Amino acid sequence: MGLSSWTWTTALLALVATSALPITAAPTSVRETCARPYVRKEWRHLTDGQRQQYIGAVQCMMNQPGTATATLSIVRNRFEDFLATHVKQTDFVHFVYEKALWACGWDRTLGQPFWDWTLDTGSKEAFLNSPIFDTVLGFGGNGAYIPGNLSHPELSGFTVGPPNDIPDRSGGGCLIDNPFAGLGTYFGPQNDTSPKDALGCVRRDFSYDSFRERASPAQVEAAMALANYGAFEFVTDSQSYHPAGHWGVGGLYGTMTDTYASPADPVFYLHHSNVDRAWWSWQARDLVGRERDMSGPLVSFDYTNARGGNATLDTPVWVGLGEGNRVEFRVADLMHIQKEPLCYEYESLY
Ligand SMILES: [Cu+2]
Repeated sequence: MGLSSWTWTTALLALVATSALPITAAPTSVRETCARPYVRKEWRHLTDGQRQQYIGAVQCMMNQPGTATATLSIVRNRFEDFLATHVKQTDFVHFVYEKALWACGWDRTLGQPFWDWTLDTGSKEAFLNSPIFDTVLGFGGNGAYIPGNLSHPELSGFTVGPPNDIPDRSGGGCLIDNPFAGLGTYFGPQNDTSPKDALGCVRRDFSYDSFRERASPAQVEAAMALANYGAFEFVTDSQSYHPAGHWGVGGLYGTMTDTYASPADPVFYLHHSNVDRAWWSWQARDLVGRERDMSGPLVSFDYTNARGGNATLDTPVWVGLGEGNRVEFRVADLMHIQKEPLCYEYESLY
């Protein structure tokens, strides 16, 4: 998450890849009409067949050659093209995750499914038994337990994402369950993209309390009540549900906690789809004003602007709308999900 979360909610999941680098070309004009928005649904509201189709599409991407490999040798497949985009944030890849899913058989009327965390904050059992982590119609569950804490980790070369200790962590090992058992990657930790002798693995370290404290219905409702985007972005990106999804699945050792390499876990995309849904839910409560309410640091969590400036409606965003093509927009063009060039909707909102 090298750029603040609005770029990621707009980026990997609103079908764009972004960069904070300056762009000199004029922004592309945006059509207002959106004839047929595709629908993003909660994972458990998909049919069994649709869930199988989505998992099959992700596996298909993992079996297709990556187009970023020529630039970054550790990229092994199409799925990792998007990981490369996230890690490197340069302009060599501009991919469209939903389009890549569609190219791998995913239903073209459906968008990236989301994970409504609030459905899984009722109890630890509910979390562990969430359809998200199902071993047939989900993404599999926790990794095996590895002891240690932030100051005394027993696993070297892990991701070091959380600023604080995660006392309720319960896993840390590689993915055990199907359909992604043993999923590997050369990416990480963090922004390490150097070639390695041994393949690493995607890890999970479930931390239910950390998840519930930040993503409960009360937390989400409190965020919905915030008055302006600056407050909303700060609270949700750095305090409440955005870290909840990352730390709840990633804990101390897990991939989802890794600031850069987290998209190596397929759950990342369902989490960030819901981050985007929550933003749209907030916008929709006062759309006239909030379609134009943008602020916050260009660099993730850089609230003192030590590393960069703030985003505005004029901040340029690079949008990949097809292999090898690059279209440039401004943030202002991407504020309304049911206007071109985005044109999608959620089956329900907060
Ligand atoms: Cu994130």
